[in-house]
Amino acid sequence: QPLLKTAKIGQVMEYIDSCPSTQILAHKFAQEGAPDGTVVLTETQTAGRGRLARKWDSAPQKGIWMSVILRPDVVPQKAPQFTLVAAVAVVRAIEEVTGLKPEIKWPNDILLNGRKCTGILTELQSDADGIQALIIGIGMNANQELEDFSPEVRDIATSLKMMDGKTVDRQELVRSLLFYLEQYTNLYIEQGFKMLKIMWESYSSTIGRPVRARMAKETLEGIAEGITDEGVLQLRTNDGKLHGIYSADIEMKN
Ligand code: BT5
Repeated sequence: QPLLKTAKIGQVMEYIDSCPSTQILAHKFAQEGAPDGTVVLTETQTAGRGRLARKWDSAPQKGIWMSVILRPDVVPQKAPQFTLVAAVAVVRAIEEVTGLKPEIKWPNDILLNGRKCTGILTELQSDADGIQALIIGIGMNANQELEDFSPEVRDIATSLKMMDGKTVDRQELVRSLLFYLEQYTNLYIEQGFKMLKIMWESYSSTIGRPVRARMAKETLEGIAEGITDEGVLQLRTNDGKLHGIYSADIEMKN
């Protein structure tokens, strides 16, 4: 089977056995002029990172650790939605390859049975002319057993294999993921967020539920009512006020 089902994403592929972080490499390649759709893929990361410089656990040969360089002709305000668009692509790929039914927790977590199986990190290179490159990092736990995770994440993480006992073919997963990433990022760039928002909401574990949103300066509790066309989470607190949340860690309350 050919590796790729795409016209753009992954046509240039940098495959590295081991690296500190595919994000760091992708930033460097983007600065050096790597084309739209370049993919950086590795077997293990020694300094994988999440948001706010958190650590990302990247067991050797067990997951998909990759960063995609995109050069969309869009205004910087349209960048955060790429995380949500990528989340839909991740869910579709996992469904297609494994039959499992993941959920999305706003903004960047993909969950199986309430545990995180994938995280997404979208970073921006921009200047006065606008977006130079978007670096979309995706870390997907595929074939880990519980003991492959570092102790700090064992209580919150899961892998595809831990869900159904089956070793997943990582090549097939990459092929499917790149296919849906191309489909949905194109759809977003050409037609905006409307269609994808409907898909995103259908996969969301957050919408319609009571949540706690931890932000840098405050924590709010309420019902997550939806997301806007800008990808902003709408949180209704008990006093009836509607808050627009741009960035936070969400906990489900039950
Ligand atoms: C994320 O951050 O979820 C974004 C993760 C992006 C990782 C990819 S891998 C390829 C590319 N190269 C990189 O260096 N990064 C990207 P955040 O929402 O901040 O979540 C981070 C938190 O998730 C950590 O503080 C842990 O609690 C938890 N965590 C760490 N490793 C995990 C793993 N493998 N599976 C599940 N949870 C994990």
